[in-house]
Amino acid sequence: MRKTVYTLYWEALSGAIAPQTMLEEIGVAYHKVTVDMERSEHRSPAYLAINPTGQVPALGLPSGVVIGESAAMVNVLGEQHPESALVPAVDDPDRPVFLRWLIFMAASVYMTFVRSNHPERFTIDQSATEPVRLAALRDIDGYFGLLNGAVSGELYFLPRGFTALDIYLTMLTVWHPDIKNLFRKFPKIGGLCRAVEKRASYSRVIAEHRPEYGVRIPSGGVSITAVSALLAYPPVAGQSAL
Ligand SMILES: N[C@@H](CCC(=O)N[C@@H](CS)C(=O)NCC(=O)O)C(=O)O
Repeated sequence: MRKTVYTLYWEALSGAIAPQTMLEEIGVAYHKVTVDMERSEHRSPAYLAINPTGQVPALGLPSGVVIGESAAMVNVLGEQHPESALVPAVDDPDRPVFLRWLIFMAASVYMTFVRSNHPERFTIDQSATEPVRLAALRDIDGYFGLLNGAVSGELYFLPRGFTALDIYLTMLTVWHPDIKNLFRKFPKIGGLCRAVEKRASYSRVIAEHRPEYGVRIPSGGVSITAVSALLAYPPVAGQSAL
């Protein structure tokens, strides 16, 4: 078994999809800790000590430092494993464009999915959350339009080939409420996602996030601990993965 060096704080269908796919692409071993948001584990003092934002994912690095923010995780993993060629190096001419779109995906698109799932957080009028949700869905499609325009059209996001941008963008599409229509409207994104879905790394990860796909993750290198087994806190019903 590969030596475990990273710890991924994880929940199915969360933003852990991108850093987990990076870990699988790189081929480094990692330990998974499940954070059950349905049971409010992300609000427990123990998890807040790990990630003070109370958000999933978080990534424990070999140095012992734990970071939040999926885009930071993706970037750090690529930088720590340059042989993977998933993140352009500091002196690479593609780096500015890479960072620009990675940060856009995380800061604008991901956070607008959060707005669509938690519209009550984005208004003080709790009787009118539906317009907030619908506006978020409208904005998401606008953002995907911008991304579709930016995709190189040569299969992957950047003309150089497969990078972490393709992984992150594919994760975002998983959360879209009408993925078929999304791919119809934005065919360059559809083509890119189909290429990513063919990769062994992503198929392993998505099968774990969506067990209904019926594919099992091989056990090599991955170990799973349930945070609930380690911590005690009151469950709160109705939390969604985003
Ligand atoms: N900016 C953060 C966002 C993470 C985030 O919002 N994660 C969701 C799950 S996909 C979460 O923890 N939601 C729980 C909450 O906001 O209470 C990132 O990119 O990692």
